[in-house]
Amino acid sequence: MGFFSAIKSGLQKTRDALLGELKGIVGAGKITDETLEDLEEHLIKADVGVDAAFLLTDALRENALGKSLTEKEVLSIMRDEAERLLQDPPPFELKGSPHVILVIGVNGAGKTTTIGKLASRFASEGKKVMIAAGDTFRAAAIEQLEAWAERSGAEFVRHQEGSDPAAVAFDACAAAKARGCDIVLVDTAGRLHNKDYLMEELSKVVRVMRKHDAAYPHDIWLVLDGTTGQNAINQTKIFHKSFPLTGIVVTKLDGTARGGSVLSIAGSLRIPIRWIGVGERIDQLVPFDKQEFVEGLFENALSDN
Ligand SMILES: Nc1nc2c(ncn2[C@@H]2O[C@H](COP(=O)(O)OP(=O)(O)OP(=O)(O)O)[C@@H](O)[C@H]2O)c(=O)[nH]1
Ligand SMILES: [Mg+2]
Repeated sequence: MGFFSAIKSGLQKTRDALLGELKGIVGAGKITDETLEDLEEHLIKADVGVDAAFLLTDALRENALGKSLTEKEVLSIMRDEAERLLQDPPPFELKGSPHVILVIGVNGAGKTTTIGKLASRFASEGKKVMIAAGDTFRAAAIEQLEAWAERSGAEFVRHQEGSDPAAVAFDACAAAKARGCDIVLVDTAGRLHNKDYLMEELSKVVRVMRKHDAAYPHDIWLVLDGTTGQNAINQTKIFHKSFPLTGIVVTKLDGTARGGSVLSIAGSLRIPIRWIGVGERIDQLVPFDKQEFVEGLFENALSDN
């Protein structure tokens, strides 16, 4: 599946939710203040976020109020505004040899799956990848990751269940250097007794990695479950307070009508969205591209009309 069709099919539910009621709202005669209020409410319910919903309807207020526009024309105004709201991430560059990426997020967000997908992608680009099993909480978690490492041909460092994640990360960095790896992907636990403990454990992982090199980790990517809508923003703020996040991965956009929350995440936080997950398969992680994303949200409806 090409990137674009992966995004398009992944965003199907969101597109339906965003556009399903639109016909009823804008289809009848001139666009009035009431039409725009209905639309705004609909967008907020579809988890686009209050700020993004305001911006989208404001764009219509400026360009469409009092006019009889087709649904297609309305969508095209919304699409342009949505595109203005989003930003493409800066190009991903290897900043070290190896380049170390710490992957964090709450339990079940999709960290381990994302690491598997990333390992496969980087390997297919000819990079030598090391995966570190930094979620030592459950034996099953280590095995899940090992299976992903095998599938992508990545190097793999693990310790016993219950061992110190910081030690795993440290050893993985040493092994990656010794084996000439280009990239280290460090998995982490999402579930610990409480949030403070989790932050403490992650801080220790970072601290210990820096004993190799003060530049480690070059990236800290936060994985967010796209089905959690607005809650994702609160999570990001909490993690960002403790860690300088350099990128966000939004997963499970295929399973949700709440993909519009990406607009809200992008609009309210200054952290680039790097990747989006649009399915469980290894090839269903795609680089975030604002134009493709916005077309995935609106394009079918535009071309079907
Ligand atoms: N549909 C869909 N499912 C996904 C996607 N990404 C991950 N998943 C599923 O989400 C579930 C949780 O994924 P994991 O990768 O285990 O999540 P995690 O963050 O590592 O979870 P913990 O290790 O428990 O903290 C799995 O069933 C994955 O297959 C995605 O983009 N789309
Ligand atoms: Mg995991």
